[in-house]
Amino acid sequence: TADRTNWFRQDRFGMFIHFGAYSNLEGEYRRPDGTVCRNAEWIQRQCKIPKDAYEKQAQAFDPADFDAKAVVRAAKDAGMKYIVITSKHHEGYAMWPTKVNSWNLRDHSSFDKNRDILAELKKAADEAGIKLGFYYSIWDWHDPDFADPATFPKYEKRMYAQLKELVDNYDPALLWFDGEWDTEDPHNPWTSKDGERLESYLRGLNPDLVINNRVGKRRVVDGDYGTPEQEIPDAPVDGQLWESCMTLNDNWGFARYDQNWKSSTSLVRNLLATTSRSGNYLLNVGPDARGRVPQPSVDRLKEMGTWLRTAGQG
Ligand code: JFZ
Repeated sequence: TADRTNWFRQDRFGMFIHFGAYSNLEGEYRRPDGTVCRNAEWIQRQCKIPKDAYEKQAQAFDPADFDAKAVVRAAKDAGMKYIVITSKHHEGYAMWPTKVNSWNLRDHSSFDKNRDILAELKKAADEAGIKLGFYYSIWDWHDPDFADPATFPKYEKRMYAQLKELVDNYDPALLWFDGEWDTEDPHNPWTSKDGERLESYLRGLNPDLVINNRVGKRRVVDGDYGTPEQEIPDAPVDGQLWESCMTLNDNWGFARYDQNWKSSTSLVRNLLATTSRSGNYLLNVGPDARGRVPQPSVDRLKEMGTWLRTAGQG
């Protein structure tokens, strides 16, 4: 129904957070031969990091400085009304204590076993009147059952179980799927039928969930929204919801070498170009290995908020 998406139409401006085991490498992988390979959330794949080496570095991941209240405050100060955080990116690492496997921030890290950053974010967001959503990658590089059509149903079961955990335990307002394409990986067995089945399962859990169209191969059905990436379409389809996601620099995940920050002027321009075409703007931050949002990101969000509060008054 349209009611389900009312808040989404009104809120317009959100914060994307890319945070995962890749964040621990901060964009740089030093190979055994001493050479350095650079990438952010795709570092495992792009730098061909062996599975055991990747798991080993994840064991050291300790985002002790992650401060949900500060993150929510930064979003709120910027004028953002919702937050979408990566609960699981392509690396397959769950950022909550899932019971489905041990490849997660509770069981495979050096992080405080009593903490749960998704629960912390949910609490801080609720207190601030900000909505919380989860990015979830269908594509999974870690689960051995993903890429083989014969074993894929076993993976799918685990994926359903993880999504049920997320919906039951954190009551997200929105789910942002990704990794459904088959161009990057010829073994990606996801079909639009799978997408429709998953979507009706999720609606059974919570009929109010707002879901992006990447769940079903980019087909916009039943009030779902489209997700152009790093671009603002000139002529979006009338009446169809859409949300443009964008980075503040050149990467989604934290990369210590990436200082190519967009100016707050061009960010405000993007926000206005998006909202003037009835789209939403989802602007990304990538916390570092300790869980801190980079200061240049915080500064830009602050400047956007100042502009939004004072525009037209000068
Ligand atoms: C995906 C991820 O692979 C990436 O790491 C990041 O999370 C981003 C938000 O989403 O990347 C995409 C997804 C879709 C397109 C391109 C990259 N696309 O539609 O062209």
